[in-house]
Amino acid sequence: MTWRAAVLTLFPEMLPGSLGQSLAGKALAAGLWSLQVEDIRAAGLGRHRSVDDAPFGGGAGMVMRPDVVDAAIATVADERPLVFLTPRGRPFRQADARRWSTGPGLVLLCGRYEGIDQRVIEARGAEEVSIGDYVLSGGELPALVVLDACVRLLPGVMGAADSAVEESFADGLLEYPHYTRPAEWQGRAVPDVLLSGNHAAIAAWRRARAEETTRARRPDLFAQGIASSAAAP
Ligand code: JD8
Repeated sequence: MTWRAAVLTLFPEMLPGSLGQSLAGKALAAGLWSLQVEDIRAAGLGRHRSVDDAPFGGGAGMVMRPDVVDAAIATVADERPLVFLTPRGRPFRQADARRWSTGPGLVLLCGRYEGIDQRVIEARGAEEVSIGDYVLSGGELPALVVLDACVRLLPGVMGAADSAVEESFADGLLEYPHYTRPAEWQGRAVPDVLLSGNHAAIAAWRRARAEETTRARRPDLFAQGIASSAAAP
């Protein structure tokens, strides 16, 4: 069964973008997943296919009309979750990618301008999700991010080695650092333990580096993971 993605956008040429390359692109070509891109402007009004209007209450910019967006959603809506990418959304997490990748697929709604009239988001029961705390110009790059995270989890898209990496994210730590040949480069040596052949020592070193880096860079993750799995009174 093919995992089915649909993307609703005013910039259909932004898709498949990077998802047409590498393993996701090969999986798309192989039919492991499918991508339907719908131009919201096709549902636009009048001779100019108008999709937006001024915000009630005043303020800068334009807002996408609920009637137009609803008609665009109607062209693809089915049992799949409808996800609206917006800086107002709850944070997108690996757990979402895991859950969505095991379902029938996704319908991703991308806004532009100042955003989309909230009534159609509510009426359609869309889930509002954000990929992070920075300001982008629209929902297309976030849609590519969400799709990349989901598609790489589909059976047959990545090798078996990668599913172990996904497991390791589940333990809530950042990754340990990676090294390859040459063993010395510009006067910099690879850590000795990695050349030792002592697999237990290597595993312990990697675990220690992962914990150290997580504590320093992501105290929020560290508190959720190690702190809560450590022995507590
Ligand atoms: C959708 C329009 C542009 C610019 C108001 C909302 C997600 N993590 C994220 N950052 N930015 C977005 C995002 C931005 C969007 C739209 C997603 C539609 N914009 C901004 C100025 C002020 N709008 C996002 N997910």
